[in-house]
This record gives sequence, structure tokens and C-alpha cells, in this order.
Amino acid sequence: MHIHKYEKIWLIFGISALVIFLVILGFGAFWQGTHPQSHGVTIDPENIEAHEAFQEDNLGLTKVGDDKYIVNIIASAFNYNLGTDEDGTPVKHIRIPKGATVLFQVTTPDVVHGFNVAGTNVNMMVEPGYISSLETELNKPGEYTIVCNEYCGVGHHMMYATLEVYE
Ligand SMILES: [Cu+2]
Repeated sequence: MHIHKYEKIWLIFGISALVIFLVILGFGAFWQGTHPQSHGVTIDPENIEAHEAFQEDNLGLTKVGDDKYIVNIIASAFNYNLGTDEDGTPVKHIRIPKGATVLFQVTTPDVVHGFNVAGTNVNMMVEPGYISSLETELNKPGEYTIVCNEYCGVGHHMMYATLEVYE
């Protein structure tokens, strides 16, 4: 069978593009652990406190087991509510030991926000009516900034918190 030269070039180009695409996808999924959420979890945005995870006492970092943590956060214009410490000051900094499994659960009562732990694969869109959750292992010690990467209004740039992964 004779294949024209241009047709050969085109076939090689097409097959290579497909292989490159699959390699990138595989790298993201298996090496970097990028997975879509399995299903949507809904919440009443006007009555967030009715959900146990978002009651004042349960906000922020909670240790739930050996090397297992849950972080509950209410994102709102223009703040990340991580609860308060003993003297009532809002928590803006959380510390997690290296290698621990962390489940982030975030929701919002108002508009669409982002939740991105800059420099990690923790990056979620936070929509009113839904609980965005992601479980991950943070293995690189350092200080990370949690930023909102969905423009949510004039105070958007003031939405941040910090996360420290320590040895
Ligand atoms: Cu924002």
C-alpha cells in the first residue's frame, strides 16, 4: 500500500499529538494527583451553620487522628473564616505537620470564591450551595499562602490566610 508523503507526515503528527496529550494527562493524574471530585455535596447557603462542619467551634484546623486533620473554612466577601483562637482573635495561620493527611472543606454563603494553597495542587472553586472538599498530603515543608483566585469583588485581594507545613 502506498501512502503519500504528506499523508505520512500528517499521520505522524496526529499520532504524536495524541501520545503527548495522553502522557501529560497521565503525568497530571498519577504523578501530581490531580483528580476531579467524585460527586457534588450540597448545602443551604443561607443556613451554613446548620451543617456540623461549619459551626463556629468546628471551623479551622481539627486533628481527627494520627496524622489526620480536617480544615473547615467559610469563604465570604472578603475573608476566610478559620474560626477564632482562645482570646477570640480570628485565626489566619494554620500549622500542619509534614506528611499528614488533610481534608479541606470549604463553602460560602455569598458569591463564587477560590481556594488555592499556592504552590500545591490544592485549588478549588467555592460556590454557594456546595461544599468543596479535597483530601491531600502535604509533604513539602514551608509556608504557603492561601489565596482566592476567583474575582469576588472590591476586597478580593484581601482574602488570604497562611498555611505552614512543618517537619
Ligand atoms: Cu476573591
